[in-house]
Amino acid sequence: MTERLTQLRAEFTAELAAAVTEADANALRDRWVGRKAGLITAEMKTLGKLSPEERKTAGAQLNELKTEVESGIDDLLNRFAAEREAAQLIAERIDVTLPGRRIAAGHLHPITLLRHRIEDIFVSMGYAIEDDREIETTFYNFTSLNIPDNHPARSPQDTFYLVGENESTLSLRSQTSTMQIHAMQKRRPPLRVAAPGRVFRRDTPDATHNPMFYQVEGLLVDKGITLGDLKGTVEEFVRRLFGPDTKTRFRPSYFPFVEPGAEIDYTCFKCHGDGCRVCKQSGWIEMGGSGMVHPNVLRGVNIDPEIYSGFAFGLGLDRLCALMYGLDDIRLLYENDVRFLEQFS
Ligand code: FA5
Repeated sequence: MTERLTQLRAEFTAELAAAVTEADANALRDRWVGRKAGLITAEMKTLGKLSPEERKTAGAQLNELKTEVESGIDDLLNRFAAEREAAQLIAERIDVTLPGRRIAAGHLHPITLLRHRIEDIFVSMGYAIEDDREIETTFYNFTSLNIPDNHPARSPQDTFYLVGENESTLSLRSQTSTMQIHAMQKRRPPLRVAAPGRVFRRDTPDATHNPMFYQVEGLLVDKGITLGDLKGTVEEFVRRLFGPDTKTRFRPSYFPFVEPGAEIDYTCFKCHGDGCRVCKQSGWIEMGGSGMVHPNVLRGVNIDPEIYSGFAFGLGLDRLCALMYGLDDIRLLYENDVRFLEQFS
């Protein structure tokens, strides 16, 4: 029996060394210790033919071999499982030190960014921000702003008309100054309101004109307001927008809803007045219009011009935005070309 056991042990050791897969190891288990046809199981069955003395020794030896076989197979299976897990860990390894991938997110349009800056300045100066309507009646668009019947701005060549007749004809507003009337109808003086928004004119598109563009209007009405207040406010506004060294100048101009009226220029934010490409060598950039609210406009909203006075100023955002970002053409702002817009993120 001892010889037979030595032979079996050698056979098993060789077969165990040759097993390279989990299937091989499981097949070994069936072949050696399987309940029905296992080699050791078969050997156990032969023990009955031996004398009791021999049976005891041989039984113990066989059991020892069986234990060796089982633990040999278990060790091999454990090794395979550990190798499989190690390979999986390598395959699925995540390098946490790699830089993250940025998720593409949208950003605000350059006109919106500029509008927010301007709104912040108005708010810091005590103005309420209002969002006004883009479709107006002839009354709000022209008549209430003291624009005479024969003024070219009323012509269909200048304004986009929609429907209706006479004072209730609807058209797209051509300037944010329409907000003055709504603001003064809604609130009584003292009042300070600023309104940013889109305006529409039948202008032929070119590098500095679009049929739709943005303006911001500021309006202040109180007792004893003078041209000095308008100048002081505009100077402060411009300094907050372009920096403390920026200077302002007023050129007399005509707008039917103010008296007196003036165009506002400010010293170029690029060259600070020396002359450069941005300001076309003049040192100055046009900002917009301004003036003292016309007594007819105040009377139209039942504010007594003998007691109250006020000023208004308005500026266009598109040309300003183009100058600030170095664009040669304001139409770029509305082409929705992502390659262009991405530079503002
Ligand atoms: C006005 O619109 C007046 N409402 C300004 C005003 C307000 C005067 C309060 C007095 C009191 P003006 O027509 O000049 O003024 O236009 C103001 C600005 O709008 C211009 O300086 C310019 O920046 C811009 N603008 C005018 N037309 C266009 C256009 N077609 N495309 C782009 N921007 C334009």
